[in-house]
Amino acid sequence: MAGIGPLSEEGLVRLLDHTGERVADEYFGPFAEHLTFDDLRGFWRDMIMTRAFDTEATSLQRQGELGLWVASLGQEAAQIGSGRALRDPDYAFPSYREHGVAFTRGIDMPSILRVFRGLEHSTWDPAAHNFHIYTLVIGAHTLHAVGYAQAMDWDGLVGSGDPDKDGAVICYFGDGATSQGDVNEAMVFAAVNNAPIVFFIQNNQFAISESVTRQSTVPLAQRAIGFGIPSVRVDGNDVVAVHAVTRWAMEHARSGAGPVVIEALTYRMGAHTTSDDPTRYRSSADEDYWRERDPIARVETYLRGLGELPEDFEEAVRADAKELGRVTREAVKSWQPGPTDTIFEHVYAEPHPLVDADRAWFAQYEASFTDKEVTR
Ligand SMILES: Cc1ncc(C[n+]2csc(CCOP(=O)(O)OP(=O)(O)O)c2C)c(N)n1
Repeated sequence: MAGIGPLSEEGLVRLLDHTGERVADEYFGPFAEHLTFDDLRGFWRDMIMTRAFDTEATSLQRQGELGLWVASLGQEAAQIGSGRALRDPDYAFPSYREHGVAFTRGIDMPSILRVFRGLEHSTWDPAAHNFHIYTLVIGAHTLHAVGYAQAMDWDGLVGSGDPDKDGAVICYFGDGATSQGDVNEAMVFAAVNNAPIVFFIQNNQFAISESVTRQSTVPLAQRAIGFGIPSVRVDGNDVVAVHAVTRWAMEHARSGAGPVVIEALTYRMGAHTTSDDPTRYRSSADEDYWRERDPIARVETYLRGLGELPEDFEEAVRADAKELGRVTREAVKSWQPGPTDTIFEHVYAEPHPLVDADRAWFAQYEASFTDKEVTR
């Protein structure tokens, strides 16, 4: 972890270390001072629930119930800490593994798996949750996010001083995405237009098999300097620090002071997706090092050490997590394929003759199979 590269600990904000000890930080410490033990137990619960859902989804894929799964394992603190720093008027743009953020935005978790069972492109109404659909095209949503942020500004929803009204956008993407043209274009637009957006980089150290050391020679947060955007590096496995830093950044953006880049240094504890085998490109020593820095374990150690994780609370949370797994499994197994022409429904807001023509062609194509016998 030494040196000045993208994995260095240079400038990393930390408020709870991996042994469960609180760490002081003069600037960001005050942004976590309001947190009560109830809040911290809440973060812990959110992370346990997210992991239970994620683990169930991985099993379901292995049992042939899902086409693919993109795990959030190991990134729970980055997602819960930031998600819980959002206010109702804020709007989040995820990529595809932000299941923890989805949880904080009140998304029905099992329904996410309809996408990964190949049934629907998305299942929630983004406007109802201020949570955009998952985007699998790396970095593409950063441009949509900047556009949305600018529109919030133009609609007078930023910097008015009214906390019920003012909001900002947070946009999540990975270390690999920072090399995409779209992300760099988004940062240029955000900077010159002073857009109310927080770019949240989850540096989980890999873009599939490509190490972040092949994406950058310096910490990713430093890229922001070239765009004229303030940035901060945070220990992404420290839910308290992530929360504090995101709270600061969102307040900055909401007040009309412009964009911020957060780089949360974390570790993808699982495979990139269920189609990937990480043993081919990383060492078990590396995995062991990061297992000791498990984001859930450190909060648990901290709370337990202070006698702030009562047994009955813990039991109730573990029971809730098990129940979420059960509900998820039951839902997935009950789903049957629906009509295939729904893909034409959300292309444009209004009917369009070209979409109608495509739909008609597709119906005819599908019908051409109906009288064929399928033999196995
Ligand atoms: C534009 C584009 N190029 C390539 C891909 C294939 N692809 C899917 S995930 C991925 C790696 C992304 O890595 P990163 O941005 O670090 O995010 P992570 O998956 O680690 O969260 C790639 C290259 C894609 N989906 N979109």
